[in-house]
Amino acid sequence: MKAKWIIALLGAMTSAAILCSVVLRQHVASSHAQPAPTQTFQVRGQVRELDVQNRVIRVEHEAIPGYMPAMTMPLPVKDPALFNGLTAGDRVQFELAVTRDDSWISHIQKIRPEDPAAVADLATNADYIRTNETERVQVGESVPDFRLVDQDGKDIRLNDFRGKAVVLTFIYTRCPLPNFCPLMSKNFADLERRLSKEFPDQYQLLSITMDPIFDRPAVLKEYAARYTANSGHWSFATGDPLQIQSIARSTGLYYAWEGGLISHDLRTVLIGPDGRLVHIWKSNVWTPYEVQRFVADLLVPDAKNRRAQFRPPASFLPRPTKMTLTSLSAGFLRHLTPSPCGSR
Ligand SMILES: [Cu+2]
Repeated sequence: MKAKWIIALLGAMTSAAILCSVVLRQHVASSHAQPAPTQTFQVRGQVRELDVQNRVIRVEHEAIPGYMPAMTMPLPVKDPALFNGLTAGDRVQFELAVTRDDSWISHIQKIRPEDPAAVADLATNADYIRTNETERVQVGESVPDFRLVDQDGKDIRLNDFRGKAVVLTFIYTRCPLPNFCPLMSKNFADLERRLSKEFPDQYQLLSITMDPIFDRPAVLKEYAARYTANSGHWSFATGDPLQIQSIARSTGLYYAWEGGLISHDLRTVLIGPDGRLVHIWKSNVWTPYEVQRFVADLLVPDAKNRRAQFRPPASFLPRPTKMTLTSLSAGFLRHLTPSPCGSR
């Protein structure tokens, strides 16, 4: 009988040791997690537009086998030196780097001398974008009301959200580029967490699909579940393609079907509780923290005034030595300004 107990005890100890070693191995594996692998593609194309400020090159490129068909896309650039010597119309060879969460042009070079005919022949989408920009709603103007359908099949109108800060963006569920639509949705998920803590019930997020024929409510519902537990403050909207086109136009968004995918740029729009346009972000270069601060300034204007009137005590300022006044205040402003990647 005693021997049986000893065998059972030894068995239990062995199982516990095996379990511990598995858990430990998993822990070691996760604490040494490798960065996401980077895939690179060598692609040829023609530069359509250089947006140095937003670090984007709009390029009409040939098909990238196994990744995306030939189309015109605004592709991010991390190294600003890559813009040197490039002009719209240049034919280029470039390297597109892609990870699970990001994609960017990592190298680019001209493949033949600038061809004036090619420049003159640039397709109309750059013109279309410029036209959209002049026709769009301007800051301070009322954003026209619209009617769409959300992921539950419920009718929604922009005016339903009067009294709240509305942050609106455009996505489509089949977008393959990690730093386009998927990044907008990831940022919105982060923004939702921030705003639900700071301003519960005073905000509404709205993701409007550019692909309303495929992205019906059921598709959007499944997509929404990847990003949010459905707080009731984030709508994923579809509807009449013409209605969506007119909303896009009012924000200056460019999108068009090309080779089975949607070639598009990005617009994220902040609309005030009075229905007026407050701000438009025109690329993926924005952070949830930045939008959160814009919403805070909108909903709590006193806080903004207090920040503007803030004068630091003399002891807080660095002692003026040989610095000029300009460099001193610039340094101090840098000190006070949150970094664009700041998070709280
Ligand atoms: Cu997209």
